Amino acid sequence: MSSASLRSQTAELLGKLGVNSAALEGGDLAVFSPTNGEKVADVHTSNADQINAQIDKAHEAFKQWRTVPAPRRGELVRLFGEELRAAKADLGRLVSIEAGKIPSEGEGEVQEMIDICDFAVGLSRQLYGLTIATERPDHRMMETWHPLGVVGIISAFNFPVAVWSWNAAIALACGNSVVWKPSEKSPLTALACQAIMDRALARFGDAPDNLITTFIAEREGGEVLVDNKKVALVSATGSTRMGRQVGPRVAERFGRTILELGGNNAGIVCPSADMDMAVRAIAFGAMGTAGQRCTTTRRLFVHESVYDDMVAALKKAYLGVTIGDPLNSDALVGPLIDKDAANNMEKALEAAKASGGTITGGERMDVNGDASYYYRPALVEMPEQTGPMFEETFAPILYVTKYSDFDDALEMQNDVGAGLSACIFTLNVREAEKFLSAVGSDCGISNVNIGTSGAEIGGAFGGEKETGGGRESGSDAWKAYMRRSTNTVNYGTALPLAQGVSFDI
Ligand code: UN1
Repeated sequence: MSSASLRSQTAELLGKLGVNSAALEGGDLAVFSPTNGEKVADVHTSNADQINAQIDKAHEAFKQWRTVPAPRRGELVRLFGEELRAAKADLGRLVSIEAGKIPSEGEGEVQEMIDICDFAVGLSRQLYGLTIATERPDHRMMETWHPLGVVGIISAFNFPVAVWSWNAAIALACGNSVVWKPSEKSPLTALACQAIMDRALARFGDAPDNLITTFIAEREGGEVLVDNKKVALVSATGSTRMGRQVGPRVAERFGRTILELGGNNAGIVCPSADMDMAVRAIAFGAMGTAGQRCTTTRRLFVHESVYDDMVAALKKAYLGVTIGDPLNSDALVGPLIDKDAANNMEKALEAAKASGGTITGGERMDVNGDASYYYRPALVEMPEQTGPMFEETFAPILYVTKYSDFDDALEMQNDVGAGLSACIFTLNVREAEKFLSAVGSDCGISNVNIGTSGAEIGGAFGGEKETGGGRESGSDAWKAYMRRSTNTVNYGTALPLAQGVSFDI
């Protein structure tokens, strides 16, 4: 495929998805496809005044939307899910163009959007509060959940559409308005999502204007969102570095955050592991999405009795895996997002070597010339947990270290800043249950006999420690998007005070 054709193909795809071509030309932010380094659009950014005006309008929309009954709000999400089903192939392809994902992962991401819509539609008929026993006669105590306000979403390039949808679908069902700042590396998929949402809004009919909108901006635009008092909740996905800034700034104005930050996810392979299953799970977890998921498996602790077999099987997988352009091959590993990502990968591998690591793979591959960054995933045998193993490098590098004592493996797994996802491969119930127990994995997601990545939307998604502590997606994560009101009603004729206090005037 020639370079020029990718730009026109992208424009055509965006047109089909409903994005006005004027949005793609003449703007101040260049958008590149990591698949071949080609500039595929020049989009328009918003300045601080425009962003603040947009937030004001979103706040007005919130005031109306919160009065719409929740099941009716769910209808908007249902329509959005329908539009997504119709757009799945095209939006998935756009994810491949903009984020470099292989086709099944590009479409898988759209499927994740559809799934969260289904979940949020059901949720719109729930949003349950408790009724609580009260100590006073002829009283009733209960909790009611109310819409919160404007929800600001900051998302990353690596899940350019799904992460927004987890937040947006739930936020809308919960009665909030939404303002989205996508990564400056993936604005095109955001424009497409907005266009798809606009179709759902048109079909819905009477939603307030500016209920759910998007703006494109670099980092400073995100800061405007973070600092605006009308944004009740900032849900931010990205690096721990970003979260360290966003968290305190929002807290300073007593706003709420959901932070979904870095991961440095580990797996433990025990003596009884089903080795074939473990190898497949680790291969997907570590090499899938070219190592650019926050849930990517980055460290592996293998029991000494199965270490040689495991490393041999992994080497075979690493040397055999196909690497290529996701737009015109069926390769399993696509490109890194950009040159910075490539530099980070190379630096980490140098540091690993300096710390005594032995590297298989990790070399740059010439797939589409110099302006794109394809690498063979790297398997790095490390003598102990040291050096770059303590950092999240957003690239396909898997560090492997031997262990002899199970508790040591657990300790090494937990001995990093991040706490997103972890897994264990074992058929031994004691090891499995200990891993899941209070003294086991300290991560928000802990799995047995499946890998660290590829979570379903039904569970709460997020992690502890430097991962930020926020939860998105399923289970009761919706509660973070609403405010809780505790209500006590007296239906009697007396006024008994709690705790037996008397105050007779
Ligand atoms: C992310 O990488 O930011 O569990 C999200 C997974 C996906 C989501 C990843 N469902 O890997």
